[in-house]
Amino acid sequence: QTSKHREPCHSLSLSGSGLSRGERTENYSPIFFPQSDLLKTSTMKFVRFIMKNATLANVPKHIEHFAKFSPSPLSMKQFLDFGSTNACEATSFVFLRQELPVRLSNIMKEINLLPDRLLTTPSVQMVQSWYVQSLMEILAFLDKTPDSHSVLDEFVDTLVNIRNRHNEVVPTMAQGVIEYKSVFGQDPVTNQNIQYFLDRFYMSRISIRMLINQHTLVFDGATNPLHPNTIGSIDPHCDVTEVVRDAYQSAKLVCDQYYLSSPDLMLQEMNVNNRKQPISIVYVPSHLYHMLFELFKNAMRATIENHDASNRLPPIQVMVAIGGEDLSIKVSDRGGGVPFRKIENLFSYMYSTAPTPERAVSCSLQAGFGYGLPISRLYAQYFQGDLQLYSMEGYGTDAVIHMKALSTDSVERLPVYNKTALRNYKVSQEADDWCVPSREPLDLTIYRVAK
Ligand code: W6P
Repeated sequence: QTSKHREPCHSLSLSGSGLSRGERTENYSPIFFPQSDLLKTSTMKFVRFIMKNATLANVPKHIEHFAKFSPSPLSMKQFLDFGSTNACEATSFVFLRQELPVRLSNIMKEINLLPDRLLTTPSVQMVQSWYVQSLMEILAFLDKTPDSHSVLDEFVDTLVNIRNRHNEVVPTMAQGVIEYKSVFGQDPVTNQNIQYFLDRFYMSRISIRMLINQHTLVFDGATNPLHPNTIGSIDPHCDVTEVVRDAYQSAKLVCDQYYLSSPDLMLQEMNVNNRKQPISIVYVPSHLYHMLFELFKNAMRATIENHDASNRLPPIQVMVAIGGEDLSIKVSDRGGGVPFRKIENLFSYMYSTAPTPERAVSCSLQAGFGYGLPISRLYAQYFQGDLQLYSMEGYGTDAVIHMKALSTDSVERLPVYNKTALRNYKVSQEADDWCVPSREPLDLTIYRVAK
């Protein structure tokens, strides 16, 4: 792939990703035999097997314990400090072996609050088992010393392993939603509940992967040859228009492939603070790229489907503006727009999961492939920004990404499990407090006064 800003494909290093679930345990008691090396090994295996099951049995207790802590949101500055020259791997290790269990346990409490008919689907069960396994693997470091190089190296390997284990969480949860829909159908209440959970669940996942990426990238000892000035996945001088152009080019490639044409890009920027200076912020370029790629794909598809191939396509116009507080990117298309009533559905996990995988393969530009828009919005919200759509049916759509211009304002936005969250899962099917408009006109004759 040509793009500079895509996240590196972490799934390549699949070696050693297996859980040793079927570990062999010889059944002879070690006490009655001379301790040959072979026997020592099997004894150790046996002890580890017992220990692992003991840990497994204690997982609910650990979750209870760590879920009592609130996650600690990090600022861009703190992320950069962890990656600076005097950064200490041991400090990062000690922070993460506490913080990762806290973030994992907080969201695991919420997984457990899902309605049984969703929680018991094979997909959700699978995802839950990944979380249990990963939590246990991190807990194993609680009694290890930060002073040992081998412990620190082992920790990095464990994190890489965990990251790979969770690669397929999003499509697997989508499968769970499909399984649920095929049995129980879809309704506004379920849609709202799934939306609430998945927004928090995926935000938690984004944040955990951010922590893992920073630690593994900063402490693997090598500088990234493609991006020598990045600190982990953060670019302290992220050139926004460069990412815009990159994401446009990638979307154009996909678009040309399927439609044999694509709208042009018209890019403008406005730097109120300094008109000469290119607009840059402290940001994660791969997150920005992900959002823009998604917006461009949608804008291109709408443009092409609303114009004859014979006529010239109206360009996609992008405005990048920075002020004292915000950096905003507006992507405007003239693709005919979307009725206001349907805008919310574009962000819905339930309404945008199509049960036909063939369509996704044959038409990668098709909206409805899945979770592009809601997850892009989460990326924007993750550092206190947002992603909004303003559409005028009959004309076109403006998609706007708002970000914090100042790194001091860019702080992680994290879900926390507490009473308020708990209340949101205890949904009662109460009546709405707004009237339902009746389809039949009111029959006024019943009010007629007898004269
Ligand atoms: C549309 C629908 C949409 C979603 C996201 C971004 C741009 C657009 N344009 O027509």
